Amino acid sequence: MAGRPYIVGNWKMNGTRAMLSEARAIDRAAQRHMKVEVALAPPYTLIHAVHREVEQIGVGAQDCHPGIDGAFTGDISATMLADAGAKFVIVGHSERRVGHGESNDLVREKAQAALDAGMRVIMCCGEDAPTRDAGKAIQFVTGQLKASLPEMADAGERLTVAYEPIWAIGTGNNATTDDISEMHREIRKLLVSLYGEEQGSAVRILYGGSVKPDNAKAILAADEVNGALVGGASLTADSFMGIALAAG
Ligand code: G2H
Repeated sequence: MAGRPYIVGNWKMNGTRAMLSEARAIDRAAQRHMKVEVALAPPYTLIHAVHREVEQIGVGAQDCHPGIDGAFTGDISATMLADAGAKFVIVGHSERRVGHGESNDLVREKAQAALDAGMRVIMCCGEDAPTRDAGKAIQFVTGQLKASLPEMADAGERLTVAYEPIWAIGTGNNATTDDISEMHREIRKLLVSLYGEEQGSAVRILYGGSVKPDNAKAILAADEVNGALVGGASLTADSFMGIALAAG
């Protein structure tokens, strides 16, 4: 079984130290709502500060470089992120795959680097609108995942998958709960085939793409949805915890 619902805030390129008060408020609320696991992925510049400010919630990063160290100006390694207090890394977000041309191979190397540094991985996947319109969403997403996921013996503990249809991200458009569940069931089948029944069943599968307090309850109640990856609505404690409260 996939365990407690998991609600993860992805602050993307938002947030200065003034946002630390929101992180503290999220942490206080999460302490009162232990039925749900809450985590935040602030920008690199805030990881250490958020890590120092919070007691309950997990803190993670939005990306990492696949290497350990070296002449890579502007990049950040998984080891550095773990040293700053990160416990997980989001890899393969469409804003990296599309916006930065990241291939499945690169995403897999990044995931492996995060695992090697002792962190957990949130692996994103999702199709664009033309792919869904052509009836190829499931084929595309399962293919993308197969090529992006690293081999691991403890996937149930260390891997989370986030299904984020690109056409739903930041647009206010949501997939229907039937479409979400259909995709999550296919992802579950794939996880079980890759990692075995016990480990594959324990991986949490999140939905992401314009999740808000007012649509969260229906999405989170859908079959095989084990939580949400939340962008815009994670920027204030009120809206983010509104989503977490809808989870359980
Ligand atoms: C999808 C999601 C979080 P938003 O990218 O990763 O963002 O909730 O703003 O659509």
